[in-house]
Amino acid sequence: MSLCMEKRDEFEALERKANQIRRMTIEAIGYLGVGHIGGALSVVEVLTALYYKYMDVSPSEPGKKVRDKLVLSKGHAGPALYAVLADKGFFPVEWLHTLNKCGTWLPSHCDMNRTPGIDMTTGSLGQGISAAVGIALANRLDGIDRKVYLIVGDGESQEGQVWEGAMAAAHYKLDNLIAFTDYNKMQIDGYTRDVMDLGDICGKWDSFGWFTQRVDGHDFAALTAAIERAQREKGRPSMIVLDTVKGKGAFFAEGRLDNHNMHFDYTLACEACERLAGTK
Ligand SMILES: Cc1ncc(C[n+]2csc(CCOP(=O)(O)OP(=O)(O)O)c2C)c(N)n1
Ligand SMILES: [Mg+2]
Repeated sequence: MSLCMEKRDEFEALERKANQIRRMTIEAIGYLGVGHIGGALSVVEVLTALYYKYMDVSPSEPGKKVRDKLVLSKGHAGPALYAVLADKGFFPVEWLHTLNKCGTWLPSHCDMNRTPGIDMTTGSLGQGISAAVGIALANRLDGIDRKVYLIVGDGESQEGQVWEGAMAAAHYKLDNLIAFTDYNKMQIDGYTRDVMDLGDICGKWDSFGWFTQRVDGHDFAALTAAIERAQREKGRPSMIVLDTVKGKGAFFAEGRLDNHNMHFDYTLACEACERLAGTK
């Protein structure tokens, strides 16, 4: 088989996996009846690439010290990460039907003290980058040659703490830190450009001393090429700005300003899953 065909097969396999993760996410939120469907669905491809191609993590050893880690700073996208972790065997798939219910192990926002496979508690926007910088620094001090991945929201990037973390990561030359901005151009209250425009987002990260790339966050060829380029970068942290669509793949939510924390019933969720299943 030629290299080109192998790559194409690999991207198709990742697309099928992303489609499955998307359906599991929609189904879980639909079972509950309300949730952060928009911001969960925009990060499905990056989570799929990380967990099914790059990250050295194992459900049998979730607490292992020497391994890659992910800080999902936009912790409200937890349901997409839970679908990945359930599929990988960190906990039973049935847990997805307990999402955000009383006594659940899967709260709406990520909690490392409750859910196997979650590396950092998040949800208070802006804080994840500080945690990721700390983990990356600690890994360096402990001689752990593994990557720390970080996902921040575009609305979240209006938080001052993000830029304090950005400065620290560049100062300490943290080339073991690879971050993504989920640039879906929307936040709770509207379009990011109207609430507080991020301006030249790539130029900003660049000027903070980060190696910065920008790609289509739903395209595995572009996404994997950018991740592999970031992994090779030496002497500075990496930022990959992902152009994404909020609510991607759910016909009733995609691109809608009201998809942030949306109410929808199980019938609608099942219809969306059937439509998605029909595309793969
Ligand atoms: C410090 C803090 N302020 C406010 C919130 C409430 N909040 C939750 S999600 C959100 C919008 C975030 O927008 P963005 O980062 O663009 O997320 P996405 O579009 O990916 O859902 C806000 C304001 C919060 N979780 N933390
Ligand atoms: Mg956003």
